[in-house]
Amino acid sequence: MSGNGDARIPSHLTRRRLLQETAGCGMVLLLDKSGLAMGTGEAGPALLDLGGDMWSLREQGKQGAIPALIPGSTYTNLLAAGKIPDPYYRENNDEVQWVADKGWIFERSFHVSDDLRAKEHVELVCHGLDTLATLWLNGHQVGSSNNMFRTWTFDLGQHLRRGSNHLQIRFDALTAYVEEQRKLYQKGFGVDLPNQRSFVRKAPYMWGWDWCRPILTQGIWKQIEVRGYTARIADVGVSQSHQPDGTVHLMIHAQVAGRTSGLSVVAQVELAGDVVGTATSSIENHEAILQTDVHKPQLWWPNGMGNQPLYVVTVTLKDATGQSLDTATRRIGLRTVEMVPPSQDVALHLRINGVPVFAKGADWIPADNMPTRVTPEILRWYMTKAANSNFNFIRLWGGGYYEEDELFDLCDELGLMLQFEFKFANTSYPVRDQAWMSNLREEIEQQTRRCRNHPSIVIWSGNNEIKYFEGYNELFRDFIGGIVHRLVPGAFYEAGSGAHGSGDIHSWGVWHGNEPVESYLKVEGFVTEFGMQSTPVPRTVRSYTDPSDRQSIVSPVMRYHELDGSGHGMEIIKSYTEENFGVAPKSFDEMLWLTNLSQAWMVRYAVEHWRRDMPRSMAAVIWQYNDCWPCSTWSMVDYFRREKPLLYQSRDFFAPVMVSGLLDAESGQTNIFITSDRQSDVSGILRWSITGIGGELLRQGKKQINIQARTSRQTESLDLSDLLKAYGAGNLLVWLEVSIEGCNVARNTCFFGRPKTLQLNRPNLKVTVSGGETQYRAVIETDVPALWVWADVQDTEASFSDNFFHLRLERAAEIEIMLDHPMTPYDFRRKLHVRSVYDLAPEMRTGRTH
Ligand code: BMA
Repeated sequence: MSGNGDARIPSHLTRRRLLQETAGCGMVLLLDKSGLAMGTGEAGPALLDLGGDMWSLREQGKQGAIPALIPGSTYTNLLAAGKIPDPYYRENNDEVQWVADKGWIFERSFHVSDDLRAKEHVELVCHGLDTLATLWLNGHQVGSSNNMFRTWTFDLGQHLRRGSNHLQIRFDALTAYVEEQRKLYQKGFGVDLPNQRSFVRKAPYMWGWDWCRPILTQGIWKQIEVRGYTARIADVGVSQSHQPDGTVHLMIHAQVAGRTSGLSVVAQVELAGDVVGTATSSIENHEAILQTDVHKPQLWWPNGMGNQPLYVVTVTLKDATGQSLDTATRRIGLRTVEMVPPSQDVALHLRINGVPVFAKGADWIPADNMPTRVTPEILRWYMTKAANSNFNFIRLWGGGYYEEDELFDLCDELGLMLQFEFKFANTSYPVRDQAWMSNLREEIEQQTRRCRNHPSIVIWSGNNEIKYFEGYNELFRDFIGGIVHRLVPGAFYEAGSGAHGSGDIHSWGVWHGNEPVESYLKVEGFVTEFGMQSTPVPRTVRSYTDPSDRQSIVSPVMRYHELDGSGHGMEIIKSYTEENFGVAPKSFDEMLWLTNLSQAWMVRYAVEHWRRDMPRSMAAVIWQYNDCWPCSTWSMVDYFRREKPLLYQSRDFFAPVMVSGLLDAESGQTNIFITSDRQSDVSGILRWSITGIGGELLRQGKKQINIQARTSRQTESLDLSDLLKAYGAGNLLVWLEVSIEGCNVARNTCFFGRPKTLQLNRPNLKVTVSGGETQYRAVIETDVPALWVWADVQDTEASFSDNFFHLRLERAAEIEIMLDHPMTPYDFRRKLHVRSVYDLAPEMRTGRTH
């Protein structure tokens, strides 16, 4: 083969490799992104991947081109060429807005093999064009696009030639197009839709949101290829119905494109290489329906409730001689999903395989303002971290873009249930415009077909927080709902989240309503949004500020990187932090850390309430999991994947067994609760001890308890009124632990009132270090109770097996520390800082030493 790159070796191997390794099947499958076989037989599809660095980029009407890498966008390539400053640094975002006001041209040349050119169908397949584009091959227009979320396929037949071909893709700026559409709609239907986002199918957050500034990318943001075939498998959908006897009946719908006469389809279902079902079918109207049963099915369970066995369904297109022309593979998990409406004392809730489950997790937003920079490794990091932090639920928020296949594969493997939200958020849409609606039909169909086989998707949701507008029900209930019900029979679909007619709750009294943390106790139900802001950790703040910006957390640049709609989010962060932890420290860095502790304490307060409240509350989904640029927001982990205290604490408050306390500072009444999401009853021991702030043991007790599966119970009630009178609220700590078969499974430290009430002694933290190179262990001991103890390695990327925990006397904490580069023990000891809240919060210090 001549020309750039061998047509048989496409560059997108990650998902294939993932499917092979995780599916455990020995044979090597030749797959592409949408599961099509490549060149398995002369008649089979052939692909030429046009991705890579053979592209150039220039402004429309200008000559000077720069090299371009695809998938990529105007911003990623102008940045790489040093044509624009880093939009994430200081206030540079303003400096780069001009890019979005221009039209741009991506172009390259390529050769196609005679084999490919000889195919009956030769197409250009663009898996993602962002957004308004026209496509030219050898000077002929072959198509145009106006939807970032669709796969666009253009026939190349008549314009493709032997030798070198020239492909040019011209992207137009949005503004003029949007204005024209708005005027046309107003004229045609008398409805004015002032929001730019209403008319263009592009990720809403790209226009900026209350946690990011606008970056209106243009570009080829997903894979692009030339595809040739005579017949190919275009789509595979697998629906499952669980029989009373436990058998699972599978219905496999295979769509075949191209010439189908004389062809047939064979399906095989495997689990870890063992074939558990097969079927064969002829093809009617380009569709083959194959049926098979799985006896003794191994069910898929959410994280913490069981395993995630994944069955591999391989569909093969065969010609009359039995030669296979094409193969497609899908992984499925066998499970049933129900969304049970609220009743007397039970909130709206999910049931998986007939078992109620409390949804614990967070809302996912795009991981970068420039989506092509998000790699499968980055997605794997986030999803693995979520599972290891005891999440079982992630909501894919409606204002981003439809995520990559890799994310869904990861959630299938990790047992992370997903709320799949179509990309509509906080505005109304031109439902009367038939062209807009038919464009949308393609988008919704394609995305639903692409994602429907993933067991992790348990809720399909139409939009984020859209209020009723004329046409709302047509669009979200009937149109989108109709497509979901047709393509995913039996799936749970709701018109929106926190929106008109939806059953879930977005609880924003705290933060947007400036309500105190205690107001969470009044909220019950299926909570899919709530949260508190903090700054990122100091190392991240240093990445977007210079020293002059770090005089105060309300400096102009610190404000520039915080975008709450109130316009004074930094002040709100400060006031909540001072409300909880007392007067702000003078040091800039210490205040950054303190805002993080305040965020963690408040969100923990809320989650503990909703888990204690089970089944009157059946979900606690934190707004937001991640960030898309370095900034102060509600996130649990920042843009550089540096974990905030909130993410470390989530491991405790989302743990299968949680112990928590409700302490009344008036009466001294202390009620202890144990909440279990475990699937079976288990016997355990609750240990509680009351110490003075100096660590002196004042009272303790332990109790054998039967921890019932999936329940939350008050298991102990203590009257500490006498200790309260004798020592005062600020000098008492309640330490709680639950152990099962001798292993601690839950811990908590409670106190009366807000953290700022506490009158802490200065802890002398003794740190013993061992290890070397990139792996170290730190053993931390204290002489008085030390709260929110954390380790940090100066100017170094490091991960910690635990952090931001409460340390009591005679209880050393051991943490494993992984560095991103080798360090001598001497340097490590010098750079390791171990501190506690005592070092941050002046009002909590008594200055007493033990
Ligand atoms: C909700 C979300 C987001 C927003 C968040 C914080 O509205 O749906 O739109 O970022 O609150 O304000």
